[in-house]
Amino acid sequence: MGVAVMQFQSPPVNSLSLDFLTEFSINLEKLELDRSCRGLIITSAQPKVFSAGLDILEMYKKSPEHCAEFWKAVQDAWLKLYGSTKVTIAAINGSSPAGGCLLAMCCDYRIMADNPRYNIGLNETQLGIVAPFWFKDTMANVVGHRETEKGLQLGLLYNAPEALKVGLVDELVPEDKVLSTATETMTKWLAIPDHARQISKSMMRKPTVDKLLANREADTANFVSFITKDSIQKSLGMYMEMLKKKRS
Ligand code: CO8
Repeated sequence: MGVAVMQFQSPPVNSLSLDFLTEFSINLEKLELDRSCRGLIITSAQPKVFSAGLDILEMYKKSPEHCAEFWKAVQDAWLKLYGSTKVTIAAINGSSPAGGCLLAMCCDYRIMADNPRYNIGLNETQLGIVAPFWFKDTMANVVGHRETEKGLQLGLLYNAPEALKVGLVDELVPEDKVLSTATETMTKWLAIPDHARQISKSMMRKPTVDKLLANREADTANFVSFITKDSIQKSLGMYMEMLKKKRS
């Protein structure tokens, strides 16, 4: 029925490295041009994690040039997924913090594994960094202004039941049913004539997409100057240490 399933496969935690994002964008572009493809399901091939978000190592102790290149790849992936004309469904079979949550929020529909140990949200402030305006806009378009204000300031990671309650995900199902439910849901969405659905999608999303397109350069410059600050680098370093200690 023309549905692509993309399984993230970048062990251990599907962090969004420059390579990952580049390949992701190329695949999205190919699907966009493929008229036989009408829908896309994104999911993870890794156990317990959908995506750990942006690869912190791409932003830690890297040159401003590298940071700029990385950031453009993040923008590109968002523009392609958020602006996709296909039906997009996130089959969230594990935790999905920060950039992982962003990818899920770009989709038309979100199905998450009903497991309170899995969480999802824009937790950037917990790392001492700030989610840019288009992350914020994407979240506000999903859960509304008030929940976004709270979620962003506190860097909230919602467990699966909480995420359902605030509307960050649309449905919780048992872990082994996430993909099959995504496929069933896709069938319902594909019953709608493409052109009417696509115009409706674009009507809802175009202002948000246009805002980044009009400010891409400034957004990149802003990211680079922020992320290369000593104090921010220190926060990232401490956060990485904390992730490592958590295991030992
Ligand atoms: N980047 C790089 N490495 C990571 C990341 C990451 N995002 N997440 C985890 N890792 C590494 C860990 O350090 C660990 O490495 P090692 O094996 O060398 O110790 C390995 O991956 C495995 O991680 P865990 O042991 O923590 O795996 P678990 O299965 O226990 O947990 C989680 C999985 C829940 C995903 C957990 O790893 C986690 O919480 N990760 C951090 C997630 C996070 O906070 N990401 C935020 C990234 S920032 C972002 O996406 C948006 C930035 C916007 C920038 C705006 C600036 C202006």
